Amino acid sequence: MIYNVKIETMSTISMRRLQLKRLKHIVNYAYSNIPFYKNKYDQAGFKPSDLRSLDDIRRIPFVVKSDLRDNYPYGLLAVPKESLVRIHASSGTSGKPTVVCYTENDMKVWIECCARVSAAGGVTKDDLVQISFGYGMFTGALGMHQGCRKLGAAIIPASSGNTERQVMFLKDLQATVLVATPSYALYISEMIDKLGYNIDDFNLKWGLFGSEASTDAMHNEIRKRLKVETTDNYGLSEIIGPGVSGECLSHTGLHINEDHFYPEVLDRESLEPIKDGELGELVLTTLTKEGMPMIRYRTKDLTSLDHSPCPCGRNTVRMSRVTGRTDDMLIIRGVNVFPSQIETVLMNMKEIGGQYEMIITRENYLDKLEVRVEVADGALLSDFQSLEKLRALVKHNIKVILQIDAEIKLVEPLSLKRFEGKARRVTDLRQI
Ligand code: DLL
Repeated sequence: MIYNVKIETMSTISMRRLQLKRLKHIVNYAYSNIPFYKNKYDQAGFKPSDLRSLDDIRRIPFVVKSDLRDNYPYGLLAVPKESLVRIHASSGTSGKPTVVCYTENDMKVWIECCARVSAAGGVTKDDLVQISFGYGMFTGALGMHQGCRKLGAAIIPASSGNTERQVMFLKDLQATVLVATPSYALYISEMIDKLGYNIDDFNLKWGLFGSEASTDAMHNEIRKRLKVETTDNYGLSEIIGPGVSGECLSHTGLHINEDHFYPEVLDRESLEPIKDGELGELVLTTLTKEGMPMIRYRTKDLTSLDHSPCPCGRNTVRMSRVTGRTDDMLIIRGVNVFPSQIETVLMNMKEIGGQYEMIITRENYLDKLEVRVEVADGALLSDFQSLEKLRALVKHNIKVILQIDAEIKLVEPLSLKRFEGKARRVTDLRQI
């Protein structure tokens, strides 16, 4: 179902007109209400009146994550604190969290965008949605909760953790939708097996997964194990949370809610625009955000755009699945390695389970990559010959894709760390 037919099927020309009108407004608004933007633009010699076409967006300086930290917590507000109705935060790996603020109108936009994404993933008023994201400062749980409520669906606010209980609710309450990170969905499916349940006793129809990178192979694995149709949805706190974009059931990419979030995909090095289909860094501009507008925010997420028509009838531009970030690219012995490449190799091997860890060390100035993977069948571990054969095959398959020799450690099923939120699979122990 298309939630907002007027907007989501709008002709490209009308959409561009709407975007330009909104872009001019938001740039003026930020310049007049937020000293950070005024100083930045004055220094760069950019005037809001320079904006005549959407292409002129290129003249505007970027905003980066450290700008939010440097202005923690309220330095980027365009409104008095009294106008805020919600505050969320995302925890980073270092320092202060990134705090994001919403006005009443921002909440309306957010709920609408999450409703669009949820509808695109199959949710209707008849569904019972189990939300297995952590409730709290994280935007994922409350964002998707409100979006699905807007559609009239019922919610099980299970939050994350206590996976046995998650499974019990999914089964006993007969939830029809699971909202989670893809890695947690996989863990839930393992728990279903471990507890000896039969997936046919569950009633799941749709899996709405997001908040971390996933591959087609991972979606296929979850589809098979949970017997659900899965979609990917993307967002980030700085922009709004979930609701920036979501995959529809035609699986042709993630439709961006471009009436609210103007996307650019730029070459990673030159930061110049690239063609549809080419992979680059996603830069987003909030076109309607009142509380904390973000203009040309560098997400560091890698994706490509697709303006071709989609069979679902939506006419909004699509982005490809985000399989990595510019900052999770590892350079191992000079080779660029994304964890998603390893994931694709492993997920396509039926003898291997869904979880893996990558450990990178440096010995005698040489990088070493160790990949720990679980065998699907524990019995294999007592069969030395088959184990060696499998190890050699994993090593070979990784070499074919990455051109590097990895050391493979095969471990028991369910022995690697599981994550209830975003998975962290890489440990880089190199001291550079
Ligand atoms: O993860 C918002 C969200 C919640 C999106 C629930 C979808 C569902 P943050 O915690 O600020 O916000 O993390 C944002 O997570 O820049 C990406 O690197 C990554 N990310 C989010 N969704 C996806 C996805 C939420 N579908 C950061 N695929 C982003 C790949 C994703 N990466």
